[in-house]
Amino acid sequence: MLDLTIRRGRVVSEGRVIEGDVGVRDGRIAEIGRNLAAGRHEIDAAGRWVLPGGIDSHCHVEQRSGMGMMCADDFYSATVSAAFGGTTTILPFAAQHRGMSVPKVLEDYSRRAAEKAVIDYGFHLILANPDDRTLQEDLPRAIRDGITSLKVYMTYEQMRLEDAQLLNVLALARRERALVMVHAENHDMIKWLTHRLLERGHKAPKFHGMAHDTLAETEAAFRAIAMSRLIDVPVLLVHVAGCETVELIRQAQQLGANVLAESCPQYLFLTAQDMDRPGMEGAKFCCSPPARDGQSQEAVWRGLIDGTLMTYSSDHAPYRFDETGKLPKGDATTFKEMANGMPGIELRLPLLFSEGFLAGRMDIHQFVALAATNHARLYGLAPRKGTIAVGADADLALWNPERRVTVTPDLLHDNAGYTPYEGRTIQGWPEVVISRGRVIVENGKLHAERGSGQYLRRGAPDVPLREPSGERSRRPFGSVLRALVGIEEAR
Ligand code: DUC
Ligand code: ZN
Ligand code: ZN
Repeated sequence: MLDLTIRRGRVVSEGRVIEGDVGVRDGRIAEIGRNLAAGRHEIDAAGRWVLPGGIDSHCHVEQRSGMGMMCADDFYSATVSAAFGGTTTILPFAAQHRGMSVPKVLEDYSRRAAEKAVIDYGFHLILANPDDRTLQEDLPRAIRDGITSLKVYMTYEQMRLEDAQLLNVLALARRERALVMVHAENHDMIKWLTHRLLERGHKAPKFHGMAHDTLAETEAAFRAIAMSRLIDVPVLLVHVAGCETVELIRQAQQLGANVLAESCPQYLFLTAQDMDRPGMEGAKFCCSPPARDGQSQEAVWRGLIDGTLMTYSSDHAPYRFDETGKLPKGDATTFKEMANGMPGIELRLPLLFSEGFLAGRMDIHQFVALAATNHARLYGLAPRKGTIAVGADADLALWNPERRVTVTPDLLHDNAGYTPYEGRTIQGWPEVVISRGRVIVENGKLHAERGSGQYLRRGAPDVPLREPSGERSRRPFGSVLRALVGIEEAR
């Protein structure tokens, strides 16, 4: 007997749409077809899309920022919020700050998440201290233990790596088969602009957008791509915001560069104008890099649709609109002092389902790839996660395309206390959410125990190899360079 049979849905399974049923046994998908046997529990999915549960591969949970501010969500509130938005797996960060040892950082995050998470999770490791011990011992061990991705920063005084350090990390990733995620913004440009803006008394939130000029992103992205090509290792540029950066990535891919990229809801649905709301309201919309203009929004849409950008994550970085986050000095807070980031873990998928799929910008398969499948593949979770296929975990979301929801802060389950998407109407909603066969959200209610999420030990990233387009040939990666990277003896 099946544990759960979901009937008469529009099931999206590995590039096909099947009008039929999904049978679940022991937390996994056991059958996909028509007129499946009875389940102990049955759900009628008529009129609903049955999609893989979302994977959010970029979110900050119970994490201190570089400036030392704790974000507003812990592993309970963040995972509950994710679940209500149709997401069944998250990959937040375990953040090493300078002076911290990687094993301690991992132990600490693992303990906190195990106590609280209601959906499955893994970690990327933020690396701020790539000293010899970290590079030679701690990271190889962490990677072998399933932390197969690292994030590095090119800006933020307390987090950033110098280019030489970044090269060391890329070489390590090449040797150990890890994926390096890069926050690409030119530190000195931001510092220079920030200093001069503040000197002239330009403190308001909107100046955050000017300090983080779009060229700072494009320049650092170019540098990160060049370094990844030198070491012949893939790199993933996170939270891509600007049109010139999207174009740069597309061109690098045509050269055969293994550059991957991600974008997020704030770059599709918000602009720099939002930081210019009255009083301090604009602080709610400050994140790094900041949202740009309509042209960049269109470029990000195009990049997600044509595959230049392969993942769509929330970059959920929730801070309250008070002295604990956005306004440490109340109304006197300058743009430099406020916490960077905004909530988005719950609305990530509803926004894309509404404005991407139902509005006709992308088909349902593109939606599923951006919501789940590509994350699973790139971050070593496939074939267990991110797809509806026999043998995969039964992580599912049943979407009602008719349901219209107007966003208010109290609809949501995170702790930020506000949403940048307040007042928007969203068409389509994930009404039932299932994690490893457990119905965790139904009829607007949570049915998951604190701590019932499982840690995911991840495999090696599965990065599609790109060939240069047209007449171009692949950049050589000869034996001397291989030896310098440490993957082969020099001849
Ligand atoms: N980078 C992130 O990835 N998230 C929030 C803020 C930041 O700078
Ligand atoms: Zn970042
Ligand atoms: Zn982030």
